[in-house]
Amino acid sequence: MERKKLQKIRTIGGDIFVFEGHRIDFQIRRVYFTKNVPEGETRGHHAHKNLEQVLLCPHGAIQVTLDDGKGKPETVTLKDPEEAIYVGPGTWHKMKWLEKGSVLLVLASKEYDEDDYIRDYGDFIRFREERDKLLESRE
Ligand code: T46
Repeated sequence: MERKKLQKIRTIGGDIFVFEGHRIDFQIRRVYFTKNVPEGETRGHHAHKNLEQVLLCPHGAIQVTLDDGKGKPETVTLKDPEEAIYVGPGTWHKMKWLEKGSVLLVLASKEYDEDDYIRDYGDFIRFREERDKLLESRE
């Protein structure tokens, strides 16, 4: 799992958290956030074919599970606003809201495109197998 750290600037009267574009290999083309999600709800359950994203939780606690299809999913709880994770293409991901009021903030490499989503786990496994074969043949 590729973790990223935000810069925390303490000021009188509040903290500022900073994530600058040079820290990632993609250009940020869309920013969105998800809130008003009930505690215990799990979202995601999909992968992207090409999209790259960085996930942050500026408020609350959200458990994120990343699955590369090889049988060893990794889980992290984002609860510190300084923490972020990179979610690359071909990664099945789920986000579970552990606390009411939690906010998921996402920095994404492309505009929204439903054709980029893989929403069926069987299709995801087939996508990974084909992608891995292609990458091996190029080595
Ligand atoms: C992701 C995780 C981390 C749009 O029309 N535009 C948008 O920019 C987004 C993000 C969503 N939508 C529509 C598409 C669906 O009809 O909003 C609806 C809900 O989307 P979805 O079920 O994909 O939401 P999540 O919370 O499961 O996933 C979201 C992002 O969609 C997804 O790309 O990686 O957060």
